[in-house]
Formats: sequence, C-alpha cells, structure tokens
Amino acid sequence: MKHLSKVTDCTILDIPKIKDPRGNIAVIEEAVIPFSTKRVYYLYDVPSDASRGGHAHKNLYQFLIAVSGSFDVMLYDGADRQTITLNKPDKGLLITPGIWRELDNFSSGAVCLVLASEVYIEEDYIRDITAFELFKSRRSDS
Ligand code: T46
Repeated sequence: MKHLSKVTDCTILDIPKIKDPRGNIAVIEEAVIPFSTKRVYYLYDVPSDASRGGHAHKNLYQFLIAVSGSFDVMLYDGADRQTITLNKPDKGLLITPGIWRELDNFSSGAVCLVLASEVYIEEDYIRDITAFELFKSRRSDS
C-alpha cells in the first residue's frame, strides 16, 4: 500500500521550538514524525547549479529540513508533480516511500538535514525514472 504514495502524502510538518532571546531550539522527538529514525545525514556545500536526488525509495521514509538556507524539492509520484521550497529550520518535509525527488536551487550555505527510517541500503533506491514509472504502474495495477 505504501508504494501507492502520492505527492499529497508528502507534507510539511511543524517542528516544535523553544524561543529564546539567546536563540531558538527546535526539537524533533518521537511524536513529530511518523517513523523511528535509524540514520541522520546532511547535504552541505552544494553548488547553486547542482542537483541532488534524482531517485525514489521503495520503503524509506525521510524527513528533510533546511536547517540553514534554502533549496527546492520536486516530488513526483508517477502522475503528479509538486515543488516545495524548504527555507525554515522549524519546518520539515515528510517524504513517504515510492516518491521520486529532485533537490536543486540550493542557496549559499544551505544545509539539508535528513532523518531516515532505515540505514543506507542501495537496493532500496530506484535511480532510473523509467524503472520508477514502471514500479508505480505495477503497484497501482495490483
Ligand atoms: C535522498 C537525498 C535527499 C552512503 O553511503 N550512505 C548514505 O547514507 C547516503 C545518503 C549516501 N551514501 C553514498 C551513496 C552514493 O555513493 O553517498 C553517495 C551519494 O549518494 P546519493 O547520490 O544518493 O546522494 P543524493 O544527495 O542524490 O541523495 C541523498 C540520499 O541518498 C537520498 O536518500 O533522498 O539525499
């Protein structure tokens, strides 16, 4: 069922924050995202003309946060596309399994923090868009 994810299943979630004149703290605890985090990684020093992503995951849930700067995330479910700009450290984008994503338009100093539901498994990736579209059409037939 999760392979039938639509772009509309990918939502912006608020990250609770503690405001303080000394600076703010944003905290991601269990209740904030609908999965347990097994891996954390971040993209940084991304050239403004570079594109990251360009793949989908079969089973992975991810939560993306622009902890600094901004970038665009294009989501594609095999039928519909949506582009979301992330530019706030207290908002994150939940990406459900079975969604193609492309990240670009990184601002200078942008950092994309990613919380992931699984450890790194290359077999979970679909890196060819035609194979992805076939994967989605087979899932919607079944
Ligand atoms: C995603 C976007 C937002 C590892 O060995 N371990 C890891 O945890 C990761 C994330 C990557 N790698 C290796 C695999 C490749 O040899 O690092 C290399 C670059 O990975 P990739 O081309 O997948 O990087 P991005 O920025 O295109 O994609 C990454 C994530 O892989 C992906 O899940 O959604 O960031």
